[in-house]
Amino acid sequence: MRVAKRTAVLLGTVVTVSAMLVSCSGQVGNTGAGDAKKLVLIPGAADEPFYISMQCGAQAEAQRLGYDFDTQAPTKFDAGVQTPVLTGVVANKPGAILIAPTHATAMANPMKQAKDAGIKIVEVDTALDDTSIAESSIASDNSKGGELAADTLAKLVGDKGPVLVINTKAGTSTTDARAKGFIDALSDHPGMTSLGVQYNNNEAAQAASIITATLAAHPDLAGVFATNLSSAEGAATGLRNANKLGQVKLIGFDASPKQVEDLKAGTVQALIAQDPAGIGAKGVDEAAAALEGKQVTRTIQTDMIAITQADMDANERYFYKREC
Ligand code: T6T
Repeated sequence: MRVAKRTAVLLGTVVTVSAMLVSCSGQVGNTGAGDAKKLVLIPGAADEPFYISMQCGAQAEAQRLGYDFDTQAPTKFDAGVQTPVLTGVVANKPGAILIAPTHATAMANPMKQAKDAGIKIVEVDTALDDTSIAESSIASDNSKGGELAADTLAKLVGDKGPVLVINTKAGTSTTDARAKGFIDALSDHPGMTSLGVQYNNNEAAQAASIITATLAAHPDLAGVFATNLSSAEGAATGLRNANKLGQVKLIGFDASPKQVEDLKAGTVQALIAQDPAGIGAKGVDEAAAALEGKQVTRTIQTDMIAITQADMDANERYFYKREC
């Protein structure tokens, strides 16, 4: 059985090392042309609690280790918007860039150019399909998170009925893995039928419209898995507008302040919170290790936890922040 009987499940403790990249030359300092004491974080989007929490963790760790730290965020989760931000950061030649690539393939060229300029690249949260560019990648076990969502939803809907996945943007490594993990896990729940995956383009309003349209076509909709913050916030709004609160069970990834309010109000039945601050802090550790010629861990997995209304007070520390 993949899921514990309790609804709150802490998934593994930290770190799965799938490969080690060792650069123990004994030399300290940047091998590239950049400022070895400067780190820049490029998150997926500005003003978003997941990335703000990541920034808080990264900046505290950079300060602890004595690195200069800056954040340059695209206004939108979009490779076309993130690329010029990255290009601008590369022109200033920091020692390392921590980046959440907004597309698994479209960001490969600009990130390769950054690497070719001698800058160490660390992926935080999302990742490229091409694993040759980053020194290290730090993220939740997103596929397992999708499985956890399926098993948690199965309990809520009594293991039967039509269920829908609302994903954000195709090509987002993390949420694609969550959707796939969820759909694959449905094979263990034959009474639940999949209505497939629909995309909200990281816009909450689109997720709300998807709910409205799905309810019109499938009034017996039993449950929804929303793969990230925008899809979960929008799905909750859609269910509220349709007066289906509590009747259609909703599980959302992430734990923004609005998602936490939705959980409290009973609009959402469970949240799967990640550890964005931990992802940011570990990203800084790996960037520093790469710059200092120390051993770098190629893949690191961070914790997730499923939180329900019953245990939300005990799990406040997992809620995302609007400011550090
Ligand atoms: O779910 C997070 C992140 O893990 C994902 O890669 C993109 O969406 C979020 O930032 C939430 O909006």
